[in-house]
Amino acid sequence: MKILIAADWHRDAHWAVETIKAARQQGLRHLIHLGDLGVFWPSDYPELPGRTNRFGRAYGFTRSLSDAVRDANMRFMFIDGNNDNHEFLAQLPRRRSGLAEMMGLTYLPRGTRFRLGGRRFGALGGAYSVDRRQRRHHVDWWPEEEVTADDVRRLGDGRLDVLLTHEVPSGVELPIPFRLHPDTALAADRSRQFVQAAVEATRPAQMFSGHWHLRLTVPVPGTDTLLHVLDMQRRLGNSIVLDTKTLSVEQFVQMPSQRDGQAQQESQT
Ligand SMILES: [Mn+2]
Repeated sequence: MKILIAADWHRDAHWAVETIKAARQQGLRHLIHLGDLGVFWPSDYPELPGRTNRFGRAYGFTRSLSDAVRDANMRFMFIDGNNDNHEFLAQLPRRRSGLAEMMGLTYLPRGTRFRLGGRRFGALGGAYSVDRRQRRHHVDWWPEEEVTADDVRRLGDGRLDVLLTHEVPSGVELPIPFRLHPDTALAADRSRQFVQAAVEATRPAQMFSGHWHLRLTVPVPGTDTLLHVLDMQRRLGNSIVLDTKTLSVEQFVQMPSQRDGQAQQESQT
């Protein structure tokens, strides 16, 4: 089985729909998103102002994504990042497997384990928002964003084949082109250390994460795990294909068709 893995779409409906269409055209039936998807956002529920913890009819990005997944007849799974509606995700009804489903989209809560293509997968979303001062609670920020010791404990220490996280483990040095305030770096590092602990406990062959808006493939120091950090939407390194048969990865080439290119131009003018 081949699975498309992508990260950090930030409520970009055009990119989401194009990626899903391209994946389906290339015969892919499964997509896993690594967080900062921005689904179930309060502004997608205009009929429930201020009631972000209630279910209702969704519009906007959530509706576009849900419709695209249904039209492509694909399975869409996602973990949470930092910029996600954690309050909403936390009260989604869970199945016995621990997974939650809403509008045809499957949420993988932190610490969830599941099997796909005969492989053992683990999910551990969450991260610290380095720009949290510019964000507002219940509008575009939720305090439950950070990875916790409980999340790591829930994931357990049984061996995994594939670990899915939003944050990058602390052992990996990030080539970021900006300097974080020391307090911010320290705060971000709390989540990064929990992710590092999870890699060391579950010893996956392959690991995928996002969050830092850069593309990198490196071994995780102190482990036998190979980490693939994916870039944000509308960039070349936004997604990658995992073959569960061989546990190897390959490039995903997303070529927008000419007609789609025209449609995009029209919608922007
Ligand atoms: Mn992020």
